[in-house]
Amino acid sequence: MTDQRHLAEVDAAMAGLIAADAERQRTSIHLIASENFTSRAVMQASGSVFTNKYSEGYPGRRYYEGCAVVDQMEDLARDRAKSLFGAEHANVQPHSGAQANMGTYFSLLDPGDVVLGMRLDQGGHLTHGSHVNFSGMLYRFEAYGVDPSTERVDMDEVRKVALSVRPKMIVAGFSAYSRILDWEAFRGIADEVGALLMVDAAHIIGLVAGGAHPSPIPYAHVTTATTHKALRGPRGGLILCEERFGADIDKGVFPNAQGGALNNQIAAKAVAFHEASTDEYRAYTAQIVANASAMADSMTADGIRIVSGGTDNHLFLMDLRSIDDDLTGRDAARLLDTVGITVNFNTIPFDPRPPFKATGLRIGLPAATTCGMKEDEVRRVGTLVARALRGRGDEAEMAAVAGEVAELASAFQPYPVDFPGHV
Ligand code: DSN
Repeated sequence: MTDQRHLAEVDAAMAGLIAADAERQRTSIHLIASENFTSRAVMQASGSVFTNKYSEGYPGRRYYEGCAVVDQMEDLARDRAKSLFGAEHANVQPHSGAQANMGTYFSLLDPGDVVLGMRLDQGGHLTHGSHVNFSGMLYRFEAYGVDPSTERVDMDEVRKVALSVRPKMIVAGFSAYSRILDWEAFRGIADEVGALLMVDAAHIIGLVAGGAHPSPIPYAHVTTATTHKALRGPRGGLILCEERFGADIDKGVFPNAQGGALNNQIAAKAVAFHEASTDEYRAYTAQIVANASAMADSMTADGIRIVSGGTDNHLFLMDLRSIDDDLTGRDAARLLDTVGITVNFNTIPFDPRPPFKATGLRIGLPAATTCGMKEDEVRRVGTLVARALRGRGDEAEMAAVAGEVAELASAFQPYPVDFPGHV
C-alpha cells in the first residue's frame, strides 16, 4: 500500500512551502487578471487518483487498458463543456492555453502559413506569433493592433490588413485588452478573405460561461481557452469547435502536440464546468464585470489614466504616466507587492518602454470577486493602489496603506484561516 501519512509528516519542507503560499494567498489582495482561487471540490479532483492513470488517445480509442472509468470521466468533462458553451465538439486534454493553441495550429495550419493575430505589445499573447515562441518560429504571423486614439481594435483596420496579407487563419483574442471584440465582424472578415477564425478566449471564457460576455462560439471555427482564470477551474486548456473540425483538432492535440493527458486535471475541469453552470456562478461573473468597471471609473475620477478610458470585461490597464512619468510598471508592481497588493506589470499600447519595464499595470478582478469583494471594496482597493504609488518614499504612508490592505484582505479571504493549502 502507498504511504498514507499526511504531507507534513512525509515532506515537511514542501508542506511548509505550500502553507507559506496559502498564507500569502489569504493575506494579500490579488489583482492578477489571469489568476483565481479554486473551490475545494476542484482541488480534490485535481489531487485525486486520476493522477495515476495513463490514457493516451480519446474515450473508446486508447493505447492503454484500464481506461473504462477514465473514458466516462473524460466524456463527462467533454459533455459538460459542450453543454456549458453550446459547442458541437470539445477537447479537454490541452495541458494549458498555449498547448490548446499549439494543438489548433497543428490541426489547421502548415508551417510557413500566414496567420493574422493581435500585436503582443498591444494586448495579444505570446502564442499569437511572438518570435520567441513556437508560433512565431513556425508560422508567418502578421499583426493588427489598436487605434492610437481610441486604443480599441478598429475592425476596418483588421479588414485592411487581412485583405493585404491574406491569412489562412485569423486569431482574435488577447491577454491584456479591456474591451469586447466584435466576433461577428471578425468572422465576416475571415469569410471574406477565406481564412479560418480562431478565437483565443482564455481571458474571457469564464465570463462567457456565466453570461457576462458575448460568446465567440457561434462565430469562431475554433475557440481555445484556459480553465483557471475567471472560470475558476484547475490549471489547464480547452478547445471548443464545430464538429467538422473535431477529428483534426483532436489529432492536433494528441498525438501532434501532447502525449498522455493529465486525467486529474481533466476531472477537475469537469467539476469546474459543473460549478460554472449554476446561477451562483452567473452572479459571480456579473459581479466581476461590475467590480472592474467600478474600480476603473473610480481610478479615472482620481486622475489615473485607464487605457481606452475604461473596461467592459474583467480587466483594465493603468497608464502609470498619469501618476509619474518616471514610474515604470515593473517598479510599481514591486512596490505594490511590498504593501500586499499583487499585480503584474504590462505594456500599454504604443508603450515607450520595453516589456520588462513597461508603463502599465494590468488589473483584474476575478480573484478579488471570488473573495467576496463588491464595488465599495474594490473602489477602496483602487484608492490604496493610488496612495501606495503616489506615496512611495513616505514610510508612514506606506505603512498605513499596508495596514489597510491587511485589514481588507483579512475580511475577504479565499480560504479558511486554518486551511493548510491542500486538501
Ligand atoms: N500568462 C497569461 C496571462 O497572465 O494573461 C496568459 O497566458
